[in-house]
Amino acid sequence: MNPYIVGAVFPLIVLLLRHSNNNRKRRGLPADVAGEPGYAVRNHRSASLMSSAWEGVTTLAELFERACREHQHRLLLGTRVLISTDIETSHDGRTFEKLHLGEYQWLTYGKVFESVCSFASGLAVLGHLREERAAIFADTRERWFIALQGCFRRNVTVVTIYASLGQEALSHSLNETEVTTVICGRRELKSLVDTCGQLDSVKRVICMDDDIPSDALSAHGWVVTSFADVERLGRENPVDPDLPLSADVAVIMYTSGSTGLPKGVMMTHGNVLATVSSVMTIVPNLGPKDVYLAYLPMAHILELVAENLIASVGGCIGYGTPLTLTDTSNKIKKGKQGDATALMPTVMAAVPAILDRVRDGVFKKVNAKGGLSKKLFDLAYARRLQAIKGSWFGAWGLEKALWQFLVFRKVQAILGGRIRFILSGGAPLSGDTQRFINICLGAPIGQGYGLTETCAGGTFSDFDDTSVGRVGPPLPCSYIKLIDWSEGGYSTNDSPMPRGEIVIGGPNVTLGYFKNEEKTKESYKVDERGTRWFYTGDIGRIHKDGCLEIIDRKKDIVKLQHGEYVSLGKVEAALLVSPLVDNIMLHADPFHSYCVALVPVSHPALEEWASKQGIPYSEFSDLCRKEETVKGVHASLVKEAKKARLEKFEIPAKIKLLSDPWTPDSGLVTAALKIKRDVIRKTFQEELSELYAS
Ligand SMILES: *[C@@H]1O[C@H](CO)[C@@H](O)[C@H](O)[C@H]1NC(C)=O
Ligand SMILES: *[C@@H]1O[C@H](CO)[C@@H](O)[C@H](O)[C@H]1NC(C)=O
Ligand SMILES: CC(=O)N[C@H]1CO[C@H](CO)[C@@H](O)[C@@H]1O
Repeated sequence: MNPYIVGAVFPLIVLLLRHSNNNRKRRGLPADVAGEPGYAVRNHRSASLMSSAWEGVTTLAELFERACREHQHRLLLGTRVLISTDIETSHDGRTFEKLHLGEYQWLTYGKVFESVCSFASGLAVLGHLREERAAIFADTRERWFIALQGCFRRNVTVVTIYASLGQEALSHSLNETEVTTVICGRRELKSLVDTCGQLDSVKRVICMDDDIPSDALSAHGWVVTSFADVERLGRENPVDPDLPLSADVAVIMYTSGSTGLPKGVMMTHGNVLATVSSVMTIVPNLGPKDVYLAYLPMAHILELVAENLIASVGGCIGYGTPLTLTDTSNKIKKGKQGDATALMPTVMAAVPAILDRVRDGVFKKVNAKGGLSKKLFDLAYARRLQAIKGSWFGAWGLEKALWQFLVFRKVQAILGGRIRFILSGGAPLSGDTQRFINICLGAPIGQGYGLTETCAGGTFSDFDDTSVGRVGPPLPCSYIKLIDWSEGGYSTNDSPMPRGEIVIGGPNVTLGYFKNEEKTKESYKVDERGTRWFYTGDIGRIHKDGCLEIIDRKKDIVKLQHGEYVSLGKVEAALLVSPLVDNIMLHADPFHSYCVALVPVSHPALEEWASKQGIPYSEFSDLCRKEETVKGVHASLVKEAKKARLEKFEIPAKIKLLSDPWTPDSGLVTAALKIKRDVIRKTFQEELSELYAS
């Protein structure tokens, strides 16, 4: 055949195939379920719900032991050695710690298994009874994983607590679960000592760092032992394991809810195993070649599932922290390697807020460079965008390779250059950021939707699905059902697709809230066939191909004085696009006819804006108070609102600019960087009433 014809026809065929593929591929299929009537779907891969991907494996303890036998000599856990710490002082007198970190040092599966068995025995030798609960309260690190697996081998339920939760939440969760052993780092031990007046049940503390602060040693009659000593005790006095069953509670996870005290979600071994199994069937070719960069809090279900997953397939896990991820991260000494460049991971997990930051960082760099290199980047980006959206040129592999070589290679080097898959969860990811990651990192994103209460089970997008804004079909372990919510105007009979409150069912759905029958009854139901369902309070719609899209949250829809409904989350997402803002909280109430907003501004962007406008100011906070600044930021928000076609009543009529960002440390956002409305409302009560008064 004439080569020219081949050249012209081949891409056309690919295009047609791809189109028919995308249009016809049913990723979720209608499911026959019991319980409250609604529209239900399941994963296309299997008609019955999956509970384990490994024959004969029913608990996380069995799964880990199996992997250690199979991959004995492969590397499992890696941690970087600390070479030096410098303290730098900035011109305004604040001090920063800068780290020089070395190469990763690795433990094999075999060695980790020995440590886990020793730790399990040591725990028993210390006197921890198996029906007592232990808490792990620390940042993500090697010993976190070892302690977790050690507890599993003794059928000890592990209570997890975010390291950034406040004192009140800490004492509440330790007290409620009557924890007797706390496993923590040196820094967390200090906050424990500060809270200790209220901790009646704690008898012993295991400190992951060897240099135990001396004031902790004598405090409050606790027995404080170093992690290394516990392992040594266990090595010298081995104790038989006491393995759990599938229905035994593996973890009680305290979630930093956006209201009130945290609630402990009880998850069984079977629950977590179902999610781990399901995610494994969806991420393509996960195996011993994979290297995972671990830096999200282990107390987040996404990270807990991810680490157990990687350790089940023979992959390796290298530990890092959010502040040392890249070469330019805050805590990395200039000129030294960040975690990603030292590890060169193939798989990472991320929450959307982190991916948004990566995107903004790259665009900022490109814009700062300007000139030809910006033109080249923009062109490359536009071409790849076109290609991914399925246009004709998408089939030209050569062009892709060219842009890859000229432009995207440098972006990919930021994360080590080998990323092939990113798991995203915790909140919906914006379409823009998803495209950015697809294009610049050349990697698919598996976007998951799930909650702690469903053990992160729910939905997960297929790696070959190039659409944006959706969270995929149900995981093989979950049913997704929409039920009518008439008050909010959502119905499963809506066209073009059914809409309603999302309810998740299956073996992944957890037992409920610890010692909180009332809240459990409110959100969990068991149907006549014995399937457990969790009522998420999220509003979604299901596309023709069986994929879910999250469109709203029940709690975040407020009725204004004249009866219009405002969806706070939807409006915030639209306004956040403004480059001048760092975050935003929209406030609406039934006593007023308009909304207002609190807006922590983007420090560098606003300074740049002010200098362009020629607005003089002494302090940054002073700039934020100026009327012309407020007007400027408001105008920018209105512009974004119009682009997103928001209604007039949805646009905040008045705003208050805040000069300080909202961070997890301040308690105003969760560790996953979701805003905590109630806390923010309380903290800024005065500002809010001023907005309505003026
Ligand atoms: C594991 O521990 C729980 C709680 O103490 C207990 O109810 C259960 O029977 C134990 N499982 C086994 C297999 O012993
Ligand atoms: C701890 O729990 C007990 C009951 O288990 C309760 O009576 C007590 O008030 C709690 N203390 C704190 C500080 O929460
Ligand atoms: C693995 C697991 O926990 N399976 C449970 C799923 O839910 C049903 C019904 O509630 C239980 O019977 C299973 O044991």
